[in-house]
Amino acid sequence: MNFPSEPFKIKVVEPIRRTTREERDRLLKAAGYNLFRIPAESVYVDLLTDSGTSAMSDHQWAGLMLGDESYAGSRNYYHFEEAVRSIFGYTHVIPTHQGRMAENLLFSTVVKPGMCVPNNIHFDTTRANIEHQGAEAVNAVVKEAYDPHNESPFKGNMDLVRLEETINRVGPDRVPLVLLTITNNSGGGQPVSMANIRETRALLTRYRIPLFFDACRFAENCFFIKEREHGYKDRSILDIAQELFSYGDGCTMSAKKDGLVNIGGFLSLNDDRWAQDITNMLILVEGFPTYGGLAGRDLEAMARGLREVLEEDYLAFRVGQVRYLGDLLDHAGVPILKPVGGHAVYLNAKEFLPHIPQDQYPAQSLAVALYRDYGIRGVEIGTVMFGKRDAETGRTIHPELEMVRFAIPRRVYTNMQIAYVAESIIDLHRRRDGILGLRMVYEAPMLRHFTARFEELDHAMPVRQMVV
Ligand code: P71
Repeated sequence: MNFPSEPFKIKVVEPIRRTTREERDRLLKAAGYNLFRIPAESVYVDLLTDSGTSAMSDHQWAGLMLGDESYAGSRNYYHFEEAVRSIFGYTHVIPTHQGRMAENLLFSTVVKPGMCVPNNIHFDTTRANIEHQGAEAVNAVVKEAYDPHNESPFKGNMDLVRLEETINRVGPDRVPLVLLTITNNSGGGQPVSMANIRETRALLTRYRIPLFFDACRFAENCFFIKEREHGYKDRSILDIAQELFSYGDGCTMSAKKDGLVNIGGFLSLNDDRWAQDITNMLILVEGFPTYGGLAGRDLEAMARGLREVLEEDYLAFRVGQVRYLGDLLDHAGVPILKPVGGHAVYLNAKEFLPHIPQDQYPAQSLAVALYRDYGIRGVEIGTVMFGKRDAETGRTIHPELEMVRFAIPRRVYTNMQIAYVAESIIDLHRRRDGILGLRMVYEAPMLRHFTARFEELDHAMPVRQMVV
């Protein structure tokens, strides 16, 4: 296996603190066993998210100093617009403070109650923003995506049969757009192939439905295309990205991922009418169109980050570091979702903790145990995040995948820290029988994972009948 070493050296360091198990146990109780409620300073290796947590380069930091904070027409906006146009190729470039605002502006403009928006798999904020408009968010990813052992190279692909069935079920007039999330975060950071994007485009052209990308991790997706798809080995990442986006009509982007910035996002699209309506809404809720809720310096950092993320040495290291963690775990027999994705390693909690039934939140229990024993923070992507209440019975409908995600911030942790994470997970796996389930004692009506609170069960509860 090839794990390229870091293509950078470290100029500034940020100390991180070790805590004791007693301290972490106390913090967990106070946080209601929700890792979003733990102070970050009490985390040793923080793999909660790769979003907004990346280290900027010296070139980006230098760019901050060149921020022009004029209300209208800041030069940094033009740099940013040029960077976005050169990669994505769409006419209108609308900055937002992060991805979900781009989603909110797009959906509040074009999605009406009773409509339906398909995606390979919607991320939580995307689904919530669609449902908030009274519309239906449908996942139509290929079936392999739900099999953690299936090693197909493009498990983020759209299932075209399911997509077409959905369009015919609701009627094409009620599908204002179709999304493709690249890479597919909720399905394990898996890429979508260029062939699948082309076929999706062709299908949607027949129904006159626009195709949009949720482009957060587009560079990692393009790197996988280069590595895995026939005909792309000798093409540059920029070239691959340009081809990919040419099949779409627009995109939403959280630049907190592949924009290599701590804050920022945008919406880019071709349709003049939609752009006009979105811009009017932007002015109402976010800011003038040449800053969109950001400072001029943030736009400069984003413009520079979008170019840096296309560098192949960087991407080989990035995807290689994630694979390194995955391979260490896999070789030690720890159940992970395969193949390893672009930004994160996902533990398969159902297999890791077969003694904890899904209504006792095995993935959340696993994330809690890992923080308590080793100071490592991951995030639950399972029943807490995606479980739904059946309106009639009040019972929870569980998602198919029950996972703990370890998302690796870009250019932040060394391979030694990654090795520490692997050793810790392997150690916990040996002692897994002692991990207990949880009971949820508070949940918000929307996006409950951010604020939910739990109690730890002090003995294994009898397995109740589960609704799958
Ligand atoms: C991630 C995040 C950020 C996050 C969200 C919820 C819980 C924990 C962490 C954000 C995404 C995403 C995709 C595919 C849109 C957004 C929203 N992901 N689409 O994975 O992954 O972007 O956070 O900038 O608003 O940790 P935003």
